[in-house]
Amino acid sequence: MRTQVAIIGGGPSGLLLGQLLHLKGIDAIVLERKTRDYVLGRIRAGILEVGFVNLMREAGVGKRMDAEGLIHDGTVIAYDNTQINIDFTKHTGTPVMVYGQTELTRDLYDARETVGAKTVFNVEGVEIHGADTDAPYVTYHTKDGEQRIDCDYIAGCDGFHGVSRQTIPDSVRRDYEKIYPFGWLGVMSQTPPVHDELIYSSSERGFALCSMRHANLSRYYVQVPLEDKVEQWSDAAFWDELKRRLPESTAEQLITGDTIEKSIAPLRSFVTEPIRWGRLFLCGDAAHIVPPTGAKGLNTAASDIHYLYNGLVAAYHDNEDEGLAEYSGRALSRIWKAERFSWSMTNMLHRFPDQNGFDLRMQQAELEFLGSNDAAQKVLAENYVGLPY
Ligand code: FAS
Ligand code: PHB
Repeated sequence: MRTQVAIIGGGPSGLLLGQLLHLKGIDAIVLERKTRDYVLGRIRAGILEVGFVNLMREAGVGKRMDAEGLIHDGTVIAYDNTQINIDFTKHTGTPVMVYGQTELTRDLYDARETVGAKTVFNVEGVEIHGADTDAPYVTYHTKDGEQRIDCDYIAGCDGFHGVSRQTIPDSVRRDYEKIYPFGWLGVMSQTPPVHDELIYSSSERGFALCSMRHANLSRYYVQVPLEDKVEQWSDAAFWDELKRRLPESTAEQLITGDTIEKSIAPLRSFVTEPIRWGRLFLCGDAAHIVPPTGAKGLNTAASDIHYLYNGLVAAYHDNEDEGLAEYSGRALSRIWKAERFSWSMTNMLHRFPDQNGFDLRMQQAELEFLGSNDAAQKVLAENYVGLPY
């Protein structure tokens, strides 16, 4: 087989890139290790920056998002019984969109099937060859045997545990990593959200987040020790702990119910540099990971795709390679700002096992300063809604 761009990974990064390229007449094949249903079964992000929303519309897959997504003009940062309302629209003029990653990935798969673009599921043993030559190719096998795809470029959209990042030699690549000493226990429940905006809550018992997907589907998280197992958390224990971490007035209004999903995700900050090697370009979680405290994971994948997509279009349509040459530098500059914001929100809102009295006072002072200073709230708002591409 031959294609112009081989895309490894059928998550949101790979699918969004494939759809954008298709609309520009650039052929791409998506290789996905799992099945479509497996990919759609993963519960992940929920908040879209305006840049992501615009890319979905540019890709022609924004219809259901615009119809069903919730526009949020702000969020709440809570601590003790204090609630700080961060007004996105006042400080930045732009809101965010609440629309689950599962749904946008479904929309992207539906669009890809509609246009008849090729996706190969259940691929195994993907290997990238000749990425540092002018004739790269990808091999993999399926039940039909060994396959080969010759291509012009390879987009590594295969997530943190994929093969693409490992293809860049250790002598070329440098990793930066911070592992947090806790995880997030997340649940989904078919109950009305406790508040019409998200609540990020810092408490002496640890962090909690109240989010949602729509008027009768809520998403909640509590910080848990790394050694916790999801089996040890009953629904009742989860709801009790969540209430203890929220302002009293909020906890009183919480509507609980049976959870329909429950999982624990570890938290890490991670970046690899460079994110281009020859004709291989890393995008999304293949290149970087953030703690979800700033809702930046999926949204930083979108800006990677924006840079790569525009670089590929310029290369194919105008025979101009500046965009591809600058991809790694441009994307990493925004990636590191998203890493900083996610790291700072995580430090401000979580309890760390090794914190001493001084550390706790620093957190208290930061939250009180945020609550009292318009400029501090503007900085948080600008980072949360998404820095410019
Ligand atoms: P993905 O990991 O989504 O997709 C990669 C795809 O590549 C997968 O479908 C995988 O099956 C496939 N693949 C892997 N190896 C392959 C191989 N060798 N060959 C072929 N295919 C291969 N972000 C937020 O903003 N907010 C959140 O609340 C949030 N919660 C998260 C919770 C969890 C448990 C995780 C893991 C991530 C969370 N994220 C969150 C981040 C998440 O949304 C990612 O940023 C987003 O999935 C990135 O999308 P992709 O880059 O497409 O990577
Ligand atoms: C979610 O709704 O899953 C969500 C929202 C905001 C975050 C993290 C997760 O910062």
